[in-house]
Amino acid sequence: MTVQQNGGQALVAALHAHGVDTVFGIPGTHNLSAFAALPEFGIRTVLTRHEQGAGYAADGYARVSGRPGVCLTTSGPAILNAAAAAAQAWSDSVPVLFVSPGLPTDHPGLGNGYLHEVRDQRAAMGSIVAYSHRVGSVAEIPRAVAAAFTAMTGGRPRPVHLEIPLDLLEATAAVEPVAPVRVPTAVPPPAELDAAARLLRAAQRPVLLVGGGAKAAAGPLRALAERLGAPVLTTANGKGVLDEDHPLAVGAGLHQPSARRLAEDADVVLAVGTELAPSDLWTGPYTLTGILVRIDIDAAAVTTNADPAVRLVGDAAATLDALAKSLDPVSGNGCYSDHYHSQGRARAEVARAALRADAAVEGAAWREILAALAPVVDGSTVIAGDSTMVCYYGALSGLAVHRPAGFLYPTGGGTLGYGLPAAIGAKVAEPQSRVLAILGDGGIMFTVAELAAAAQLGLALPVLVVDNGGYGEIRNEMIDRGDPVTAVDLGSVEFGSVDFAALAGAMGCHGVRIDDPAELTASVTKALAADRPTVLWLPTSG
Ligand SMILES: Cc1ncc(C[n+]2csc(CCOP(=O)(O)OP(=O)(O)O)c2C)c(N)n1
Ligand SMILES: [Mg+2]
Repeated sequence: MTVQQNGGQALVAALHAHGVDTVFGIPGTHNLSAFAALPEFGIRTVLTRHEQGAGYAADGYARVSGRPGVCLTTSGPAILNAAAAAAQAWSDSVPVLFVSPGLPTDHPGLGNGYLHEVRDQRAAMGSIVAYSHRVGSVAEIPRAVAAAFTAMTGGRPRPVHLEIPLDLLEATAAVEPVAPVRVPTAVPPPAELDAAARLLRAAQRPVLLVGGGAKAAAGPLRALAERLGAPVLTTANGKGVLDEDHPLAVGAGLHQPSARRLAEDADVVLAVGTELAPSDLWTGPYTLTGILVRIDIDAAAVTTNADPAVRLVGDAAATLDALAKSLDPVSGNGCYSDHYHSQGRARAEVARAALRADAAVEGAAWREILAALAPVVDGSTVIAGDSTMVCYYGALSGLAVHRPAGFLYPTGGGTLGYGLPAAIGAKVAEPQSRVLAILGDGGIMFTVAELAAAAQLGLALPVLVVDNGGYGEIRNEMIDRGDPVTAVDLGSVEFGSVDFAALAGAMGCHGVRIDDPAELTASVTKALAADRPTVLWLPTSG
């Protein structure tokens, strides 16, 4: 049914039609008609204090809700402020729709000094997301939104940028809505499933490697792991897809020497929804002695970093289900499965002990912190981490989580400033769940303004700041290289550092200084029930 709408209404109506109920963003002169339409369609705005924060919050929202996040900014500097978040979402395959106005349709390409003018905004964004599209008319908006959602949800999730010329956001035209396109669930052909099933059936020492692409496949993944009796290792983004308390869960962190040994000794490795990327493996590719089978939704990525013997291109959940069915007819009386089950559990137990030992060595400096946090991590808990040592040397392998998307971490982009806004997005997506942000004293300052956003929302969000007086990772690298140590100190508690507890208070949050990590169990528990965010400032020595 054709309706008369301005561009802002057409945009918001199309978002609404695709199930969007929340957008993260900041209004500006150029996107007012879009903001005006949001309440008309009952869409909630989460107002951040910087567009980078809006982008990371939309990313956290998307990871936890399993639905695309939406980041609505104004033009030029505003959308460019969100660019780091767009790049981060791309590198971790997170579906986030970035929407901004563009310069008007009659704007001279050579430039004329227009407000927020950027030489080629679409090209700037297009080089970091799946694609950036500039609509040519109001009537095109519903189709452009439908196409963006199809791209974000129909295959490998990636961010998309939509640019709507600012005069079209204001102009009224006849608009024909476009209903969401349902993309069929991709399953590999039977012959390939049979080939994989044959290998897995014969496997004596199978191992599953699980990445973020398996986040929506927790049930089938667990069922297949149990059916095979296969120990399960995960990447950072796959952490928690199998409850880390499950007997077959070895843990997270493919870089750990014990993880590498387990995978390299396996006779069949089934990798599900992971790129096996350098940012997962850290110290170079695995040298597998066994046979590799991969499941990936992205046909172009199923050979990335390692070309498997069997390439299963399909949706992780549907493919795991189909694989289980291909295995079942032969398992017959179930003895086969029981045999492997007990053997697999024993292998997983040994591997888990080895991974925990690795994690204890790597995370020694944060041992007390992680021990104090462990009791507050329940089945709902989401840890939103930043690119700080306590997260990647500590929590990644040393703090168990129990749910998919239980660990939000900027794996591919490695960007500082992700953790706090991602935690806000997660808490907005699941207000009843426990969400805990963990940041360094360096990283928090990149998006510290979002404490005010979280306070305004009244989020019961503990924000742990592990303060080692600077850019610890970089300081260590400089020392290791024998370089002069420079530009890494952010002040000490005695001199020049930020009083994060006082800062929290000034931003409408609670703020507490933690002198003994053991206090964290009680402080985090209290913060999870508070009327606003609580910054837990933990000065440390290293
Ligand atoms: C946006 C961005 N800028 C710079 C870097 C480089 N970098 C990586 S780790 C790091 C130090 C982070 O300090 P902090 O958050 O305090 O964590 P710590 O290393 O002390 O644990 C820096 C500057 C980065 N990863 N991302
Ligand atoms: Mg630091």
